[in-house]
Amino acid sequence: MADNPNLLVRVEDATLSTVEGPVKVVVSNLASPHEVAEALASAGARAAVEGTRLAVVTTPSRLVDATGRALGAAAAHEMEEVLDRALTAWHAPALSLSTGTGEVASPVVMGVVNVTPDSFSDGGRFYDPGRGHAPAIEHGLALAGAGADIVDVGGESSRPGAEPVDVDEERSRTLPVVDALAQEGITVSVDTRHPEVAKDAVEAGAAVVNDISGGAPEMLDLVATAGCAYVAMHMQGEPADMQHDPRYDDVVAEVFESLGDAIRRCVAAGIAAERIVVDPGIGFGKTVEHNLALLRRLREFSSLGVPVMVGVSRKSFIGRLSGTEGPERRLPGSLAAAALAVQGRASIVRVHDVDETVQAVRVADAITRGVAS
Ligand code: HH2
Repeated sequence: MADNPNLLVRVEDATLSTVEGPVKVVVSNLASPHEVAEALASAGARAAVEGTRLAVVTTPSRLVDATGRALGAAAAHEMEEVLDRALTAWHAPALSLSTGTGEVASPVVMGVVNVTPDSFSDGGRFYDPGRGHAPAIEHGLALAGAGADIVDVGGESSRPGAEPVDVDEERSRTLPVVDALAQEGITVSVDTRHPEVAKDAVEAGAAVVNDISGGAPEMLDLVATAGCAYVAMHMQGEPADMQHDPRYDDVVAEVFESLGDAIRRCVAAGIAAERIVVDPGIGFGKTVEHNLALLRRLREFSSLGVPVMVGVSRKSFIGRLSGTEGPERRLPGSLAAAALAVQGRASIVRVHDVDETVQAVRVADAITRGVAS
C-alpha cells in the first residue's frame, strides 16, 4: 500500500511485465513531472505530462533511473518503492478483508439491508414502524443464510435526490438491527456517513463502517480507536444534488487520486492499512459513461494495495443499458456487472440479491484465477 502521501502510482497495464518488461503507469503528485518526462524521452521512452500527472510506457528501472537523473537519489528511491508496491498489488489476486476480528476471503458478498422508507430499490420493504425491526432482522438473517459474508445495515437512503435523515432517527432505525444480527454471529457493516451513528453501531457489534462520504476526520478517528474495518467511498457532491451535472476531466484518474488521498488520511488517523477498503462509488455523482469507465478499468484501482469494493446492484445505469425500468427487474444486469467487477479484482461486491450473486462471483473468481477453489 502506498504509505507515502506524495507519490501515487496507477498501473494501467502490466500484462506482459514479469520483472523487467514494459509497464504502462501514471504517476501522480510527482515534483517536476516535466523534468522526469524529459529524462525519459532522452532515454527513448514515451512519456506525457497531463497536469500534475506523468503517464509513461517504459520499464520500471528506466522510470526509476530517469527520476534519479531528474530529481535526485531520494526521489528515485521513493519511486522505486512506490512503483514496486503498485505493480505487486496489481499482479496479486483480489485481497481478503480484515475486520479486526477476522479475515473474510474474497470474493466477499455484502448483502444489503435498507432500514429506510425510501431506498431506490427496496424502500419500505424492511422498514415498518408497525412491525418494529422484525422485517429488517429477518431479511438480514435470510441474506446471511443465502451466503452473504457481511450484512450491510443502512438507515439513510443515498439515492439521487434523497434528503438527509436526522441522526437520532438513523440510530433508531439501524442500531437494533445491527445488534440483533451481530448477536447471531453475523459480520455486520453499518452504512452511514455520520460518526455518531457509526460509533454506536460499532458498540452494538458492527465490524465494518461503510462510509459513502469517504472520511470526515471524526469518522476516521473513531474507526481508528474502534479497530474495525473502514470502507472509504468516492462521491462527487451530495446525494441531494450529485446527479445534476457530474463532471470530470478524467474520471478514472480523479477517483483514483481521491481514493489514494483517502487511504493516506485513514493511515494518518491511525487506521491499520489492512482494514481499509476503497470503493469508486458507482452512481454517486457519475454519469453512465463515468460508471462504465470506472468499471471497465476497475483493475487499475488494485494498484492502491487495499481491497476494492463495488456496489452495482440494481443501479440505474443497469436500467439504462438494458432498458429495464424497475430496479427489481435488473438482476441479470447486476450479475453481469458483479462478475466483471470480480474479474477486475474487486474483493467485495455489495448486493441486494445474495443467493444469485454468490454463485455468479464464485464462478467469475474461479475463471479469473484459473483454479477451482
Ligand atoms: N451504494 C448504495 C449505498 N451504499 N456503499 C458503498 N460503499 N458503495 C455503494 O455503491 C453503495 C453504498 C446505494 O444502494 P442502496 O443502499 O440499495 O440504496 P439507497 O441508498 O437508496 O438506500
